[in-house]
Amino acid sequence: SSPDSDGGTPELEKAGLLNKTKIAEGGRKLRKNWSPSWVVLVGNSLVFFKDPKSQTPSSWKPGNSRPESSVDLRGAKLNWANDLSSKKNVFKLRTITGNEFLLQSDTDSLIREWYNTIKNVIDRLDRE
Ligand code: I3S
Repeated sequence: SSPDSDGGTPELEKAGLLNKTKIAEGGRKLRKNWSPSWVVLVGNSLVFFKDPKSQTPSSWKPGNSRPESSVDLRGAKLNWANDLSSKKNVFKLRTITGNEFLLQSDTDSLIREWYNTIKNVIDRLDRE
């Protein structure tokens, strides 16, 4: 059975540091603003936290580990998008609501792992 078939806590699939920028909100284009983000893939969602390195120890209280934002992967689209940036290893995630994010890492193996893992979740949700 799937990890969450009993309706319990969804399984953490992956977590790590990526560069992130949002480029559209509800289909409306936004100005790029790249910044490091702690990205967590859990259940059907990609959850973004502030870069832990940019935080002071005192900001690491439990109450401060609130996510900045989170993305529902159901119906989302994932595409390599090296044409959308001068950076290498960029992919674009577009949600069903028309929010678009670019995610990037200088480490080839790392970005490929993220791409494949997110793609697998999207494909699994498409088959449900
Ligand atoms: O696609 P763009 O507009 O060339 O993206 C670059 C800009 O957003 C730039 O900021 P300014 O708004 O100050 O021009 C960023 O610093 C760059 O990182 C963006 O391009 P890359 O190629 O890094 O995605």
